[in-house]
Amino acid sequence: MIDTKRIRGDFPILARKENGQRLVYLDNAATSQKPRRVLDAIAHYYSEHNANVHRGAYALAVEATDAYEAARTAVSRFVNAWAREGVVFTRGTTEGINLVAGSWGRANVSRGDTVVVTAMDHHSNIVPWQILCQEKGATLRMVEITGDGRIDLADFGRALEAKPKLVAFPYVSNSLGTVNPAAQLTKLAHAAGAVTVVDGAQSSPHLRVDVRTIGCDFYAFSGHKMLAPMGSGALIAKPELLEAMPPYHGGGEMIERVWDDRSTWNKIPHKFEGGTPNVEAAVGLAVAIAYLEQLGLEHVAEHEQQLARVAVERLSQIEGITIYGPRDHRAGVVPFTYGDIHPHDLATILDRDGVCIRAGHHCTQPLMRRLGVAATARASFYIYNDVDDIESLVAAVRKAGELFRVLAS
Ligand code: 7TS
Repeated sequence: MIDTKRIRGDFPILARKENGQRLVYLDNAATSQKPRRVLDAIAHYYSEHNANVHRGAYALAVEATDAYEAARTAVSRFVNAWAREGVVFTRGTTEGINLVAGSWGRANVSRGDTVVVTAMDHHSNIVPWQILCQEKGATLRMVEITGDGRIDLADFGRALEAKPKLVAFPYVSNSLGTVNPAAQLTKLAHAAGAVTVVDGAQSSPHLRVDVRTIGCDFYAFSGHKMLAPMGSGALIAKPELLEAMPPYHGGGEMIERVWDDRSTWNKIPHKFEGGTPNVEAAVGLAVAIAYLEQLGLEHVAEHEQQLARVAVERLSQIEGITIYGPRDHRAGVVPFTYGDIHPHDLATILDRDGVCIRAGHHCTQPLMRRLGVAATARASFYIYNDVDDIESLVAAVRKAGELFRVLAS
């Protein structure tokens, strides 16, 4: 079970008071807070071991390299990667997806080909494919969603009839909370001959992910949404795909030999890690993974689903609230609108009570168009949130409603 009281004590920022009140941080889909253990690991790394990696012969450089490569092993185990060589450190999900589009995509997608994404994808799993398709003269096909916020499987099937080269979708939607049937979608896409990319930005922090069970070809996630530092993350890929792919960033570390006019490439994954990497981020990510593993991802998922259920139930009792996304099988993301109150105004008013929620299109403009709204307010939960946070949210929303009623009268 998740002991939120004990967990809260591990997060220094949660001791902060906002206008004299307890900080109620409900924007975890955007980024998570960091436990002391991760902060200490970063300070320890810089205090004791800092050097550039893979280069030096001296002890510090060996220690820094060992810490960096140990983090790769930790990530590999965390997602059950095909091999640790199939773990490429990135700045996050966005960079991981751009790497696949810029390398695999450029090498394999040609004029007349189709790439499939979904209407619930984050811009970072749409725009790289738009850029690729525009450059290549390929077609980007967006799969529709159902009225209750799921991928429309009938439309997914129709999209596959075009025999797409690549199919990309989110495991968990950041704007709806939908948990998509990733293994089933991957199987269908593979049967149509496509390579699959799973956006794991909202799954790795919140549920047990096993890329081999999903069966996808590429899986990208961000560390900063799962207790780790900003600028951490990884792309997980089948090693044989990485072997065949051209490099993404040219520069130091990714080469084997450089002549005046050409170069040969380093072994994977280093072929895709040009330049000095963010060692601090990798070290912090490994510690964050250990923290989550200790709690148990199954318990994390259960805790957040429970909070989402309570939040949906309590918010639904307020007249004028509309909640988006599936009623069941929802991750800890609850998007809503409240009558005519603009979500930005709502979020600003809630901030006065120390309640941090997100308002906007959440980098999912195609989805917002389908929902028929310009923006939503969104509460998203993590391991340190509890029912008291939801009560604070509900009380602050009610208060905002009263304020707007007075202003409108
Ligand atoms: N994919 C999904 C599903 C996301 O939720 C996000 C970030 C990304 C990709 C991009 O991740 P990044 O770490 O590379 O930026 N989502 C959000 C959000 O919902 N609010 O702020 C960022």
